[in-house]
Amino acid sequence: MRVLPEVEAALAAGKPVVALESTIIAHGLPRPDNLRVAREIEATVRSHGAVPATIAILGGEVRIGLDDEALEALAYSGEVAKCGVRDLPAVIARGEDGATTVAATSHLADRVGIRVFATGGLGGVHRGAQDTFDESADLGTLARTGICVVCAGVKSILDIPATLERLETLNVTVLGYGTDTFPAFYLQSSGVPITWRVDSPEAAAAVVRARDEVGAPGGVVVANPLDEPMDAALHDRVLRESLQAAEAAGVRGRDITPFLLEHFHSGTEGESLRANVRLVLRNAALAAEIAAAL
Ligand code: PSU
Ligand code: MN
Repeated sequence: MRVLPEVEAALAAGKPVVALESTIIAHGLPRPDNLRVAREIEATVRSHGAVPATIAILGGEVRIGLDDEALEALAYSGEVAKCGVRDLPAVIARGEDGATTVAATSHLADRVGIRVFATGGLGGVHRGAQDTFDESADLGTLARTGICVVCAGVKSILDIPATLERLETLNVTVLGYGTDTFPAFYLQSSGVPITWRVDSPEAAAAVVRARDEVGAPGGVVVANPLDEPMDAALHDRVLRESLQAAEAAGVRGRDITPFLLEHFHSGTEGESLRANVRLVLRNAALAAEIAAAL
């Protein structure tokens, strides 16, 4: 593992650090916006008082914190494998490049002592999972990783009620940030109620500290709704089309999430992309504030 000196110094001094994932850069956002957005996310973490640590695998080496050259390689290479936790050993042994999912980012951040992580949306239970068993490894990883993940909930490409049921079973603490319902990424609310609400970074940090004190095994998800959601009619139409296109193309397994994301972005002519960027930046800002409060 190579930890960027700035990140190492911040961790040693107990200063706030925020982990950032790389799948969103390599597979979640289209080029060339992805590099610009990756830089903006890092700048937002900084302007809110924390040190950013984007996590990826480059040439078989785990990198905690990327310099600009590494960020560019990741954004433009096109040869970057999507890495969950189980893919890390193979990609590292082969000396290849890998973009880390929420699961792999959480796992690696936890290993170096980073407590807070900002992303767009979590993976979850896919529609039809009762037949396919397709549930993101993000959920199982959060069940045993004591990290605080700030996200905008999960996309409606997934089965949201089932995802929340699984998070309950897996002992993952879910907090609504200024909301009593779970957000649905592009939409402010999925309509599914959540039990616990916090209204400030300090309140979220207090939950994370209490989690440590009781020795709860899982992570803390802070679900931060988007303030300017997408047009609901456009959202519903493109959602229907994306799901149909995935079915027609016979997309399976780990390709499903990137396929649906790509289809969503092209189908809304950039509106979903704008919403996506906006919510990631909001999550980066909140994560930095929570890290500072911790
Ligand atoms: N959901 C999004 N944007 C993303 C992802 C999910 O709205 O970029 C990415 C994240 O990296 C997440 C991964 O961890 O997809 C989940 O993929 P899978 O469903 O194959 O576990
Ligand atoms: Mn899957």
